[in-house]
Amino acid sequence: MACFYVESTVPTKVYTVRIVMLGACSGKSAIAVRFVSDRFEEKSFKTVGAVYRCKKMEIDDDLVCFQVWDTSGNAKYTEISKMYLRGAHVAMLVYDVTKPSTFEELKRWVDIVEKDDRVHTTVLVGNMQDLPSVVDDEVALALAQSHGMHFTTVSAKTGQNVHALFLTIATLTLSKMKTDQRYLVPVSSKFNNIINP
Ligand SMILES: Nc1nc2c(ncn2[C@@H]2O[C@H](COP(=O)(O)OP(=O)(O)O)[C@@H](O)[C@H]2O)c(=O)[nH]1
Ligand SMILES: [Mg+2]
Repeated sequence: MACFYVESTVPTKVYTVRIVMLGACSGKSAIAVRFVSDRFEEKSFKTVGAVYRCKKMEIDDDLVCFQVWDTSGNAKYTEISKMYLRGAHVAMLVYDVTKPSTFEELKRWVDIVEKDDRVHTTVLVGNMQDLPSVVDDEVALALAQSHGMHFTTVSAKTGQNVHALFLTIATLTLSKMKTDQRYLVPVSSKFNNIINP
């Protein structure tokens, strides 16, 4: 199990935020890589099943462990993606702003996510905002508002809004988690400043 050492100030609480990324080919992996490693590669590889990525961030006095499940957009993996959805706190529905078909495809996921009441935060994300948008932002915003989702557009390529997106996710989920002790990851009492995520 991975451990890490927190230098002098130990955050008071450790929260794990499990995010599942869903949607057709829209730059999901690129967003995850941008967030975790702050880089972008033009050449991408098809995601098979799902890929797990993790990043820790100190937000105020808390340590937030983002666990990001980047799923395959391929329809043949839909059942696998649904399994990851079951364990997630946050569903991130990603479409490509240059491809209306990827936006239409997301409506299927909106229905699936809505039926799963364990996911308490859903974010709608239009990626590739560095390119001319074909999907109208107003239409996307209307969809988000009618289903209680947060909406934003990002660019994994330039990095625009990606960090802010994850900060918003943390803000939206932590307020709920702070009132529910089940979400807390215990900090070892024996090794005060070593945290096992
Ligand atoms: N211009 C541009 N291209 C992107 C962006 N994000 C991803 N791509 C490209 O879109 C393609 C698919 O990206 P990928 O992350 O594999 O999509 P996924 O199937 O949803 O995981 C790749 O060629 C990426 O380089 C972006 O923000 N802007
Ligand atoms: Mg992928």
